[in-house]
Amino acid sequence: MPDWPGGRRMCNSDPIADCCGTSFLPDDQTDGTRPQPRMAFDVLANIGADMKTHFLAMSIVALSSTGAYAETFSADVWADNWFELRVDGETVGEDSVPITTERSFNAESFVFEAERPFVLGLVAKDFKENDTGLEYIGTGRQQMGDGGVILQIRNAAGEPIVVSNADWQCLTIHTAPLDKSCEDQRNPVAGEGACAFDVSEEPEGWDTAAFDAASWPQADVYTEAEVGPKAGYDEIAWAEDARLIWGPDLEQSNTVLCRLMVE
Ligand SMILES: [Ca+2]
Ligand SMILES: [Ca+2]
Ligand SMILES: [Ca+2]
Repeated sequence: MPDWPGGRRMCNSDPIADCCGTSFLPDDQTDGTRPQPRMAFDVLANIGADMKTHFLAMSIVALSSTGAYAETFSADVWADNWFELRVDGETVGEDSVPITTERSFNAESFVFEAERPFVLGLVAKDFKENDTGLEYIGTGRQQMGDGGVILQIRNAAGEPIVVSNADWQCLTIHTAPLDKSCEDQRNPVAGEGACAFDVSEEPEGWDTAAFDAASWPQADVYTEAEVGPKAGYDEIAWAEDARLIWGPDLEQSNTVLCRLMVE
């Protein structure tokens, strides 16, 4: 039977050609490599329409035997300055403006498919010039810069399923500067004195169901007045209970990993 890995499947309008091409084929790879999507498409192109239908029917049986089925969701995200959204560890949406862009204020709206239950993993980064965590270094505007992210996800019927709030758990993996007086230094150097920083790698598998996030703190919730959301924010009709979230300090928390299990 076809193997159905993970909870997320990105499909285009032709499920046989794109999303399901590889999975429908017998796994005749004996060298441990994955069949190539192009191969799958070519083979499908050479078999008759009846066989395609047969494979499709088989896949539906496989899905219903596990009780799992993919739903379509739409997401809106606004981040100061950048975000990536993952479902069970796979990217489903990303801020289209690079983190290196000064004043990257924009909202993103996108659609993805997922099978419940699934884990949402949100990577959010504030802009920083270097590990001092500062921006506009050496100018009159030298500052720590602040972050903030808000998200909402609706189902195909338009009903709100998930919003960003204190139910999420957020781990901060880049904190700088550790002493806010770094901001006022004439020649701030990362790792020296007040400009010390704390950085760690993304924990392995943090954005998957198997990960134990029991020790992660709940997300910190901030008001609009605290974050001062800019361009793009007002273009989205945010659900009443969607909140701006971030790490424990809007200025010093520079990269945060936020996680939520969707049942
Ligand atoms: Ca942005
Ligand atoms: Ca910022
Ligand atoms: Ca910052």
